[in-house]
Amino acid sequence: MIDRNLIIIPTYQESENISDLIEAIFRLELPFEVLIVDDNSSDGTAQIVKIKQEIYPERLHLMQRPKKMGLGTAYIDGFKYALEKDYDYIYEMDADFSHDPEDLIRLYVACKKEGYDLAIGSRYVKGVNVVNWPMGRILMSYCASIYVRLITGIPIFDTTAGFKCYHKSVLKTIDLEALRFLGYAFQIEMKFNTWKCGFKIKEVDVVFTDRRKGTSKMSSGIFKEAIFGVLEMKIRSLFKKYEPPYLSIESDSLDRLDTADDTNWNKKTQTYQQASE
Ligand SMILES: Nc1nc2c(ncn2[C@@H]2O[C@H](COP(=O)(O)OP(=O)(O)O)[C@@H](O)[C@H]2O)c(=O)[nH]1
Ligand SMILES: [Mg+2]
Repeated sequence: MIDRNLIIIPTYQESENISDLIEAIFRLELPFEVLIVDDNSSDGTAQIVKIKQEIYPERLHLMQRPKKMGLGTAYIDGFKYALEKDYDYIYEMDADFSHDPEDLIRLYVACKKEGYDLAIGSRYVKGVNVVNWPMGRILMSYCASIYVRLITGIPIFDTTAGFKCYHKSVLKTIDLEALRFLGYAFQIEMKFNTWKCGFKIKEVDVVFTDRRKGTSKMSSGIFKEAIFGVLEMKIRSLFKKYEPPYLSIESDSLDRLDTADDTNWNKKTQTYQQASE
């Protein structure tokens, strides 16, 4: 059986990017499905998605929320949708082409073939792989990553990265209702919980390119939330018990390491594996 892969893409005012991104994902050789979580963008993002749905009724899904409610809650709603429909691998991705669609395959390979539970598209594995961000923003992001590692002890270089692939067992284990943050802090909190629960994590080296179209929605408030949120999260974690991955989920993990009839994908993904080595 071929795995079911769902890419969750939160959107707010992404009409200039969304159509091209959907096409780029559907051109890949893995049969990815896409869920757009749109927060009532006034620029017609959801309308564009609806038109695309006529072409891809089986593969393209749309969740419309009444107003801008933040990246964190958009992903949580998306995760719940993915678990309800029992997708095997669930991805986080931005709508603005900062994350290269081709790298989705590399994230898949890390989880499916190498057996990791979470693969992170990481900018800081080998130096700094960021294109076109102003130096101030690179420094801020890089220093934030060092700060998070120092406070939490988490063995991840790019702690704020938002390009990821989770095996469903991770999302089943983490208490989604207990997540508290909205922006970068949400990304840190997800990685922290995944690590604390004992899941296997891999950072896949990717290049992050600043958006060419549309504008960034990240604000200094969201950045501050991350700085203070990390301290709060660390203190809370001292009083919290983390669930180890469920036994039933362990067997899911074993299944995925040698699924009988996906030889084709084996061949295709091997090429990517070699390319990334
Ligand atoms: N649904 C939803 N999407 C959002 C919200 N804020 C940002 N996004 C989306 O989250 C992704 C990352 O945001 P972006 O502005 O590119 O942040 P940056 O790359 O850190 O500058 C993009 O796809 C945005 O459209 C929000 O409040 N709701
Ligand atoms: Mg962006």
